[in-house]
Amino acid sequence: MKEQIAKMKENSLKEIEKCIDEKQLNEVKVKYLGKKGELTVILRGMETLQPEERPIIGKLVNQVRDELETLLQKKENEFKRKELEKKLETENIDVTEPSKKIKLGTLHPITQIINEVEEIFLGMGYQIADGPEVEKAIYNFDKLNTPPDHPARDLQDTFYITENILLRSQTSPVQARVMETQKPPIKIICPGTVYRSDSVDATHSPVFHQIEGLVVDKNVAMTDLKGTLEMFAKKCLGENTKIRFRPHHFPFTEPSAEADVSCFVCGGKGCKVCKGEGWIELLGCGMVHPNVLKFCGISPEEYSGFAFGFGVERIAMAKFGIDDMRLLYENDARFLKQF
Ligand code: 2U9
Repeated sequence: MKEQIAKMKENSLKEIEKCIDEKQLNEVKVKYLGKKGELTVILRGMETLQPEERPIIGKLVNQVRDELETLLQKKENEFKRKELEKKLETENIDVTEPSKKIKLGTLHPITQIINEVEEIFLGMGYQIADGPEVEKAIYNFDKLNTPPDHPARDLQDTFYITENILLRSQTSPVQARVMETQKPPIKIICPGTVYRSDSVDATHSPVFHQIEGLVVDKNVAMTDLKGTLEMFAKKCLGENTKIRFRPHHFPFTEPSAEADVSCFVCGGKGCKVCKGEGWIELLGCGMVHPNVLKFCGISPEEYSGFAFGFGVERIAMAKFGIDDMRLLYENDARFLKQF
């Protein structure tokens, strides 16, 4: 048996030395050390030996196996190193090659309008104010001169979280909070998401965006409001845009008005966009109600102010010629990449 082991050792060492790649090496490994390998067969044959011979042969087999394993490992390392060297030689990276183009998206039309409006008002010396979307009813309604029995406070129209906490239905509570914490002069716009319990259709969504503005100072008059909004309309919709004011009612402003702009598509002649009217409704506005000033800690005897508000979706739809509000929320890239 000793001779058989010695022969096997000699053969296997020769075969390992002859291997030229990992594949061949693996084959030799299986041939000698595998489940049905030669060395394994020899081990099984030990049962036929005399008991005193067994430890001697066992030791010898273990020595041979260790030797084979060491040599196999050495060879394998050698092949791996050579392969790496070859790779490093051939795969050189050209760092001057242009990189892969990253497909950049575009800003959502709503974001584009908000950015544009912010730029216009920043240019007129306004600051941008922000506040919570989960709001106290006192800031969303009471301080804005909207008493508990007002229809806007109906459970059908506003999303209540508790009796006194709700999802803001307008960004006006932001202005109320600013008035409470800052002394006039105040010149702010408040863009943000607002929530109303409306069913989804082509012109309504329970989640939409508003931009509201507020100016409070000494001697602020209706003429300041009109001049500011005329300037805004021209900058936002084109220098030839005209603006007109119609009386309206809001609880938080007195007097109140709605403002229309001459149609930026037909210039006022009448077309599909303005539905033949020549005018498009743009926003609501008015002089801040004295009660609102008082409720927010500002003396109406000393100060006055104006405010305005509009829906961002409406402006985006008019400016980009979008006829269904739902398109703005579906996030279909084929739609969005047009703007
Ligand atoms: C304070 C005082 C007054 C904000 C104003 C409007 C008129 C208005 C709506 C138009 C369409 C919002 O998107 S919409 O539903 N807004 O018409 N908003 S005056 O007046 C304020 C705000 C805050 C403290």
